[in-house]
Amino acid sequence: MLNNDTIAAIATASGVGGVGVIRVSGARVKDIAVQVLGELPPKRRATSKIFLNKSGDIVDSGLAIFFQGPYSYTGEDVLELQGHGGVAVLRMLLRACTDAGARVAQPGEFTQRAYLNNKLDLAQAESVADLIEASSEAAVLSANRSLSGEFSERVSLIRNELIEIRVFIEAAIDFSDEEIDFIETHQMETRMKRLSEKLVELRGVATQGNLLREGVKVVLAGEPNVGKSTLMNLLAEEDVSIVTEHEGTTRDLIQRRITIKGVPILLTDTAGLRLSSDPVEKIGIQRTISNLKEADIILELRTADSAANRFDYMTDIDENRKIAVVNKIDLLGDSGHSMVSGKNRPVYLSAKTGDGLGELKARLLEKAGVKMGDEAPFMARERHLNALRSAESHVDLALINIESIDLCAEDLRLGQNSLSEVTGEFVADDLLGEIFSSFCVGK
Ligand SMILES: Nc1nc2c(ncn2[C@@H]2O[C@H](COP(=O)(O)OP(=O)(O)O)[C@@H](O)[C@H]2O)c(=O)[nH]1
Ligand SMILES: [Mg+2]
Repeated sequence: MLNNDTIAAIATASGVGGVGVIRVSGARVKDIAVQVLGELPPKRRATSKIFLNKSGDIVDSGLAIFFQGPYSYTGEDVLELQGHGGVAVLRMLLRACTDAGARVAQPGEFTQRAYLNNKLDLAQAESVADLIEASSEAAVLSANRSLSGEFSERVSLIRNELIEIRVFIEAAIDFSDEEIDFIETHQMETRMKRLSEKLVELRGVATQGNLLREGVKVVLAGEPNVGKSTLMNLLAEEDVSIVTEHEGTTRDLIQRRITIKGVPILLTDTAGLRLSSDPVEKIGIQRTISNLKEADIILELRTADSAANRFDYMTDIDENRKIAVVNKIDLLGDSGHSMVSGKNRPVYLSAKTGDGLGELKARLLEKAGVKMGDEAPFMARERHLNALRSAESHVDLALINIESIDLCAEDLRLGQNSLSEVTGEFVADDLLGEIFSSFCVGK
């Protein structure tokens, strides 16, 4: 087991900073403290110390804090050294710790130990990484809701309910020669239905959190001069793309991260799509086309005065990913832009005046699946959504099979396993490896 050795890592971001932190965890922490600090500092108290290397040179001075296991992040003895945030000094300090008996930690290994020592469940451990990587305030808030255990708690409540139903059904199998009470079967059916509804509801909230985690890739596409770059600048609230009246101005992909109502969006401005003989522009157009394939949502721009796109470049792209945008309505005066209605109606806009921008943002969020419900979302990963979906389908099958009690019991057992995957009571080792290896080192 990994847990026998003592790990150390630079916990602060690499580069220059006011403070740099080294974290050490494991059975040899006390010895390492004696070697690097001269003595073990008192528990949980920031103590000013000089940090020494193997040869007795002063590497740095700063604060040392000792957390005795199990009252630490990892559940093991932990030492934190807060020194100066320089690249060389931190590297030397890390070396002093490894010379004293630690080895360099793998990515996410501190959090993995916290999970293995039951300090956090798996969903909470994942939200540590999600909090660090959160790219909007809404994402931070939802990652914290998951980290505090609210999401896990909801999953556990549903799982406990499922276990109660299982106990009844399994008991019915064991006493199969006795007549099963019709009323109780009916009650179980009602409870399973309610369970299924709760799972759908929880998945809805988790899906919103997943959007905050993943963000939405939005690409601006259309013929040259329809106003893509102008719209990019309007949405980004700064001049990121060059705007001219000349066709073929934008050649490379230009990207900006923006947020709309807290939802992170990666916005890409592209070269206008047309048949071009200019070699540089041609490459730009190729990049545009491959970028369109990866987009979650494509804003397909045309202008109010051009009837339709002349260049047929998006035929193989799913209509559900497109929003038609008609730009430059300021040139039209009052006429002409409220003729089309319905769900797939174009958004009428002036990227110059900002008219119609609110409508465009609302349509973007709607297309991305953002539903501003009463409940703030939990940060959730695709893995969690799949597990919830799988639990849902097992419970639904159990309902269908309620008359064939063995099948019903098996469906419920599988449903319980799916729920246990979320919080990590039931999870394969290679999945754990995959999850923690995507963390940063020192976390
Ligand atoms: N009147 C008007 N002109 C616009 C509007 N949006 C863009 N333009 C102009 O159209 C030209 C091309 O704009 P640009 O953003 O570079 O188009 P792109 O080639 O699609 O990126 C520029 O001269 C812009 O000032 C709009 O909403 N109304
Ligand atoms: Mg442009």
